[in-house]
Amino acid sequence: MSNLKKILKNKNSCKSVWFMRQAGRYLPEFKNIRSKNPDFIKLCLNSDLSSEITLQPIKRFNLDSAIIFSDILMIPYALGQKITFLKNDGPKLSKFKPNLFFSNYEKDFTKKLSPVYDAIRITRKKLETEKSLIAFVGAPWTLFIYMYGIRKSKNQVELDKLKIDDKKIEMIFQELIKFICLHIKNQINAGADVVQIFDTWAGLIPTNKIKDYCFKPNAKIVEFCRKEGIPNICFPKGIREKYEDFNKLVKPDGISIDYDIDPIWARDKLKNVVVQGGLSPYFLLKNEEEMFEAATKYIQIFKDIPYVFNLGHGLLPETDPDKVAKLIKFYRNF
Ligand code: 1CP
Repeated sequence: MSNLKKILKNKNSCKSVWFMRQAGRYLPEFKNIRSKNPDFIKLCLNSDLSSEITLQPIKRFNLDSAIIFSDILMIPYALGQKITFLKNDGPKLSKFKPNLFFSNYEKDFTKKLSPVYDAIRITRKKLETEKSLIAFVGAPWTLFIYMYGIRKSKNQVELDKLKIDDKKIEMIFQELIKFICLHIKNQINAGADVVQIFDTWAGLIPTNKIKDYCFKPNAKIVEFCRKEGIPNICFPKGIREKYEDFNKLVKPDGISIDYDIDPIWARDKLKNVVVQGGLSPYFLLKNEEEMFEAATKYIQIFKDIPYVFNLGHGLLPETDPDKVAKLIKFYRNF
């Protein structure tokens, strides 16, 4: 059994480290492949290259877990939306068409994403058994934001622009949950052994909707994972003190905290769960002393409870890979 799976299943406190967005944008070996593959979705559907990119940070840093190189937007893609990645402007999706969205079949979805599952099969064969291969999905709200194109800026959504009622949103979420769970199951069947559920934009949900848009949909996915025996980690980024209610209601195996969360508060309030992450990725842009000092804080605070060393969000594109290596070494020698 992989190290990360053991921690999540047995809630034991052995050491484990991986970083969100560890494969990709900041690594020269990724940039080299990316420069020859201008279509990002096509790159995600190239099983050999996806597997190679997944293993790049493992080769370089000997991390405990690999996360499959793919994207949360592969689900809207497989459900019929066209996706383009504009330079410096993030992803753009073609207009959401309810008729098209509600007429998808599970068989076609699995077939369309089969290169992702093949990439997992290839990677699992090459990865040492004690290393975890992490599958991932976006949570319904975060996918919905991209599918409807309602994010105005980094910190704002135009909910009023939606002009659909709660009943319709619930139907869309239900349909999404069906395919999210299928995508999880397919990735696990192909050889992944843990799943992380990214709710990157949970912090943009109005407080009166947090239960319907965040807690309940995540709970349904975690419930599915529990029934299937799939170790899971949730990342409801940006919900601040609502992390406590999230943990109580959703009951994931692991919970990834963002950099707004006070680690002492997290240690005291988040019970019966493995805590992961927290350290701001911006510390990797500072000098070593500051980076080590910040890392020490997290390692010390969580030293007596099961904790997975990771960041409070993904590695930034401008990160120096040597800093990443130094941080991992620092953690291992601690
Ligand atoms: O232009 C490029 O080179 C593409 C950049 C890129 C990469 C390397 C994108 C576009 N996606 C990815 C890979 C990716 N995405 C991975 C695998 C790599 C790894 O983590 O090791 C993962 C786990 C994701 C997940 C993802 N995609 C999330 C959730 C995690 C998070 O960081 O919050 C989100 C929100 C996305 C959407 C997305 N895809 C790509 C971009 C630039 C974005 C975010 C755009 C935005 O800010 O809205």
